[in-house]
Amino acid sequence: MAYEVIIFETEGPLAVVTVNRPKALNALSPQVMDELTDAFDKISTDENIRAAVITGAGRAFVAGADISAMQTYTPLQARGFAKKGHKLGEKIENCPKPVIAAVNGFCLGGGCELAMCCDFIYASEGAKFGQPEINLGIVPGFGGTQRLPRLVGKGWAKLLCMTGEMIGAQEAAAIGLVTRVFPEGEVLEAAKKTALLMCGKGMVSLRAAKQLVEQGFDLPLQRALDLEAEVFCTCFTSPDQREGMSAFLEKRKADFKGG
Ligand code: CO8
Repeated sequence: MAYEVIIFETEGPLAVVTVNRPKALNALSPQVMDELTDAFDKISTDENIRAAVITGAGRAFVAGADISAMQTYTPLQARGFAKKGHKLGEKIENCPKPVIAAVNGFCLGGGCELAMCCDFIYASEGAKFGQPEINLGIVPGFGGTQRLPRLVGKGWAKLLCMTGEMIGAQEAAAIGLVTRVFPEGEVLEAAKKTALLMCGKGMVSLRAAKQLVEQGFDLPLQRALDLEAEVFCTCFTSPDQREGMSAFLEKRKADFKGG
């Protein structure tokens, strides 16, 4: 697929995906959603890509779903659009590689929902987060009412979804929505640095760690612990386990081959 509204770049093992509609503050049109879905299919299956960063061009990460596209939706079209979002969210969460959101500027509505699908969110100091759908007479439709309480608890999720208030990066970090805050202009480089750090880890254990947190989170604790024990023991079938432990004992840097 040729991309028109996103930019897809690779830097060694890293994919950098930029939502690129700066004049509309990177609003998520159906075309943006389709191109992002295609990009994450590629990221999941291309063996040369080991991690991804998603960001926005200009003064926003993403200021929400495209309101001009949604204005005339019938209920059925709205459902279809929400399902497109859910499908993309699942692709990012189930992507076998780490995905970091590097948030600059506005991160609202569908933008905040997109960021929450990533493994964690890095934000610049001036970033603004919110779920302003209530001001448009709708509710979040791309996972916001469900992923937000899982990240920040019910009280904050309700406050954000029921008032439409925007909060800054520091407050978003204090409630657990954002993982780290960086000075203006530094967030993308910081996200790339962390992504590259993860590229040097064993791919089997990296994938397993993501999968365990993702899948275990919604399970009862005992079932989640059983799952962890299963995955923990399969790590011991991988060459990366032998390499990682030998390297530690031989006091050298591990050279993981991804097996
Ligand atoms: N959709 C379409 N266009 C937008 C959007 C948007 N979400 N946000 C900004 N724009 C456009 C503006 O219309 C404007 O265009 P133009 O220059 O042609 O008039 C341009 O971007 C710049 O915006 P502003 O002039 O408004 O810039 P300000 O700095 O004054 O304000 C704000 C910035 C505060 C971010 C403001 O633009 C704003 O409030 N935007 C809307 C935020 C919003 O309500 N987001 C939620 C949308 S609903 C949603 O996300 C539902 C998710 C469901 C997803 C389903 C699956 C994908």
